[in-house]
This record gives sequence, C-alpha cells and structure tokens, in this order.
Amino acid sequence: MIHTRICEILDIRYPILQGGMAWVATAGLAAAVSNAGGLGIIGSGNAPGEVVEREIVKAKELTDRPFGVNVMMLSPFVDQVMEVIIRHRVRVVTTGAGNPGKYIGDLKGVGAKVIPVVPSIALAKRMQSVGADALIAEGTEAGGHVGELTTMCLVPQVVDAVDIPVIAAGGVADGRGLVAALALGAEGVQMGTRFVCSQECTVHQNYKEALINAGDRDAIVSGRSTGHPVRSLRNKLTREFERLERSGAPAGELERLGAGKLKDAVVDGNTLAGSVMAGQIAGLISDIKTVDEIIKGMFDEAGDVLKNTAKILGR
Ligand code: TUI
Repeated sequence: MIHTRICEILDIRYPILQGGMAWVATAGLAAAVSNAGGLGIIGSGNAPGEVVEREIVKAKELTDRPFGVNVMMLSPFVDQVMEVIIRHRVRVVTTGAGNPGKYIGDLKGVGAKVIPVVPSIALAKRMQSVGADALIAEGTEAGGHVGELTTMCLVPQVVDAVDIPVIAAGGVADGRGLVAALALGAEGVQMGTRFVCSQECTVHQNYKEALINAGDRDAIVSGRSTGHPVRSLRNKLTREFERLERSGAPAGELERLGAGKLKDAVVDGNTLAGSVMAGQIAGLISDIKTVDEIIKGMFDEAGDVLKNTAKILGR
C-alpha cells in the first residue's frame, strides 16, 4: 500500500491522477479512473462552459468518488468553465498552460482543492503562496503543451522549493515510473498517455493504435517558435509545422495550422494529418488494458520494483 498526503487531500485510494486531456478525458474515462481508486479528471480544453457542465453532470451519474476538472488557461472560456466548476462544487481543479492565480480564492471558497501544473520553480513558489493545495510538476516528456525541464530535474527541485505535496507527471506509465517519482520526492503521479490506451477511453481506435505503434523517438515537439510548444506523434502535420517554422512563418500561421487538429485525430481518427498528442512514454505502451488493470498493475509492479531495489541495496 502506498499512502501519501495526496490520498488524504483528495480522498482517494491510490495517489494516481489521470491527466485532464482535451477531447480525450471525458466523463466516462474520468469516472472509470475514480471508480478504480485514482482521481479521474475531465479535460475542458477549449470547450465552452455548457459542454463542460454536461460532462460534470455525467461524471456525477457514473461515480460517487471524487473527480476533478482540468482548466486549460489558454482557453477563451476560462471564466465560464470556472463558474460551472464553482456552481457544481467540483471537488478538485487542476490547471494547465498558464497561471490560475486569480481564480484560486473563489475555488477554495467552495472547498475545491486546487492543483496547478507548474513547469518551473518560480511558478511553483507563486502557486504555493496563493493557496494551491498541491502541485503537478510536469516534465517536458509529457504530451500536449509542454515546458522545458525534464521530470527528473523538475520534480526534486519543486519538492525542495515548496511544502505542499507534489505530483510528478511526464514520462510515467508503469510501476517503475511510479517508484522513480516517489524516489524524487513526489507523493503521486499523473498519467495521460497510458490512460489513452485504456478500454474505457473513447478516443478513435486509430489514435490508440498510433500510440501502440509509436517508438521511442516518435513523440516530438512542434511549435516552439509560437511560445506554445506541443508534443505529438510525428506525422504529416508535424512535418508541415517543421516546414513552416523553418521558413520563418509568423506565429499566427502556425497557430492556424494547429487549430482543430486535435479533434481531427481524437474524434475522426485522422492520425495522418491530425494532432496525435502523446508523451515520450508512448514508446513503452504496447497494449490496451482496463483502467483497473492499469492502476492495480502499476501498484503490484511498484511492490516488485521496491523489493528488487532493496536487494540491490543489500537491505
Ligand atoms: O496543459 C497541459 N497540456 C496541454 S493543454 C493542451 S490544449 C492546447 N492545444 C493547443 C495549444 C496549446 C494547448 C494540450 N496539452 N499541460 C500542463 C502544462 N502546463 N504544461 C506546461 C504548463 C504551463 C506552462 C506555463 C503551466 C503554467 C505556465 O505558466 C506560465 C506563466 O504564466 O507563468
């Protein structure tokens, strides 16, 4: 049994969060993860308030366990989504792609736990000082919108910089990754890519197959010049990004090329020209399992890893 402050704060059995992936992390996936003892998270991405509200209502029908909503701070609908979250008394809010500081007071006012994703020490300290309950330190190995630092370097530095619990994200998909994160001082992990390859995840089958077929160097970063770098699987779209960036195209042109492409891949299965956001750990994933098998399998494996490590250390 691995029990940390994250289990206490979030009232969950296993300190595992499911990444709030836009288009991918629906109420169905979030409820499956919460029912399996982790924390499921609905991904709001660029969706308007009413769409997020429907998912929250659905998740409440599918689970009695706590679940969260992820707010993507670059969305034009952040105000609407925060209002819906507050009205429905969602228990946990994670944020990504920006600074949620101005919303933290209102969220905490209704008892929500607030857990921002931080890509740096500076933002980690700022978020602790404005009342965050925990932090997700997400390394550049992650899929989607990414920062610069690796999980290995970011997590221990964040752990040393703050007193609130830290959850590691980026590059974790099995029991070895879980133990490694704990060794770095994290008190839990967040996984995205691994949960995409679950039975309960409703992404198009082509998306799951693309992840399973991906090798170690296939999840690459595009759009660094826009200031919003995104990690996704190498395909026609990433080649087009590369061509435009090399030609010195303005950021606006690159942003236009990316618009709507995640939905093309997730919903329509266009993995050739859509955006197949994925973390570097895609290369390790070779099967589709139930959410329950993923979570229980990780903890069983973590037990074995710890035993082997103890043997190596002569304990
Ligand atoms: O947010 C994510 N991953 C995402 S969001 C997303 S949707 C999207 N689509 C197209 C372009 C951009 C986004 C897909 N994947 N992960 C969490 C994360 N947050 N990674 C990095 C950050 C981050 C970056 C800067 C958090 C805060 C931040 O703050 C800057 C500041 O204001 O100090």
